[in-house]
Amino acid sequence: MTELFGKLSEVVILGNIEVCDKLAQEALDEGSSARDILEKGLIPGMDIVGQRFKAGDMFIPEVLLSARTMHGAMEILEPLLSESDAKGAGTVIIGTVEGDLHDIGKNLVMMMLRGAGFKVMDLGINVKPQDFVEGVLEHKPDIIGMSALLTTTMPKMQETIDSLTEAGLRNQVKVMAGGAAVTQDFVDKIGADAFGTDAAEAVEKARALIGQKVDTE
Ligand code: B12
Repeated sequence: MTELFGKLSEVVILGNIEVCDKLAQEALDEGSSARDILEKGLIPGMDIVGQRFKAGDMFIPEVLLSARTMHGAMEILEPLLSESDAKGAGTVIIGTVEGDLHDIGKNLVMMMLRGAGFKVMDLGINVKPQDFVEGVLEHKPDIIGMSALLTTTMPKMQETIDSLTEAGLRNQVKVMAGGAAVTQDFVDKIGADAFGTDAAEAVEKARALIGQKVDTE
């Protein structure tokens, strides 16, 4: 099985959409959990893509292809992650902040939250502070999740919190933030309620925010 996870990482790196879908299905058929396929196959592959992009060994078109490959397999896994856990945990609206188009991490967080029983509304990418405010008015969520991958878009998280305050909504909703560039210090500084380093921690933090017992399994 470890071999299959290794192959999954490899095809994410190569951006081979068809083979990746096939391998993800094969891993499921052989009894792997959707969560293991994500955490031991797809995410490690994307981590390597990140390292190579940073080192200048991979370029944007290739990274995009890897991202699409990962998305394809995530679509196969999502229903399984969503049905595998509790229900009625709370409502979350989530989006990638204005100016930022990265959505792989946000989508993972979304899937894991759904898997944990949260009702999650996806506001998508490039979400303006005002759109978060309108999302709160429309969906009355317990939690807002903001994702940012760029240091240049992180200030939009502060702007979003300020917009919520101006709209008189800040104390009606908990705010959770994450993304590769975001840190606990930054989250404290902007006055958000929680930070999550990865999708699993996002679930733990979301549960804690709405006062549910954290499932340590
Ligand atoms: C894929 C990718 C892209 C793809 C995005 C495709 C897509 N649909 O998302 C494309 C090619 C479009 C892209 C474009 C750009 N990118 Co880019 N990209 C990446 C890359 C390689 C991987 C990101 C990723 O998906 N990681 C995998 C996921 C699973 O991890 P994650 O996003 O961190 O999410 C996890 C956690 O952070 C957390 N999390 C995420 N969101 C949230 C939210 C909440 C609420 C919580 C609790 C937790 C949480 O949980 C997630 C799951 O575990 C990173 C490098 C890297 N290592 O991060 C660069 C990177 C983010 N990109 C970078 C740059 C500079 C750019 C561009 C400006 C490049 C350019 N010159 O055009 C553009 C900007 C476009 C824009 N306006 O957004 C830089 C950012 C540098 C910085 N610190 O500002 C990075 C770090 C690469 C680098 N080292 O230079 N990119």
